[in-house]
Amino acid sequence: MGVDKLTMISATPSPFARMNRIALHEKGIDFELQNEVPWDSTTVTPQYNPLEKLPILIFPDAEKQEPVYDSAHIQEFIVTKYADKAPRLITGDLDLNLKARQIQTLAEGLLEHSCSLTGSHGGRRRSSRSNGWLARIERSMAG
Ligand SMILES: N[C@@H](CCC(=O)N[C@@H](CS)C(=O)NCC(=O)O)C(=O)O
Repeated sequence: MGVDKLTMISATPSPFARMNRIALHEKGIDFELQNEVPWDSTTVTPQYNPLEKLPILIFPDAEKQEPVYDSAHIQEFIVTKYADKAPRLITGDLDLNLKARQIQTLAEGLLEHSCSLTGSHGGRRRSSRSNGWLARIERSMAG
């Protein structure tokens, strides 16, 4: 783990972490990427996030500053905490910002649904899915 820079616990294909990685790059914030498989027995993920999911942002002074988790909250953290670093990554208008957050929430929900469908975030395996569950996800994604 980086001694003097941020660490992002991620998985190579994680669509959730991508938004946060792009934000850090855009703002020129140096960070170390630590790839993990969150359902492997050796993962450190539970040490930092009680939900046992990634991405997780860890600080160099980890004893003083608690890790930040959930991609939406990490994004909020980057945008707010590093507001003085260009680019702003958010508009200056309250209503537009709220609209952008709504679109972000929808996009994240769609990601969650597609991960559940493929079982790619440790979600339900094909055998344990009911038709009702599948129909609900499909309806929601089509809507
Ligand atoms: N709401 C979370 C979802 C993150 C998520 O599902 N990440 C996957 C990896 S891409 C994960 O850690 N899955 C582990 C699990 O579901 O047990 C976020 O946006 O950060």
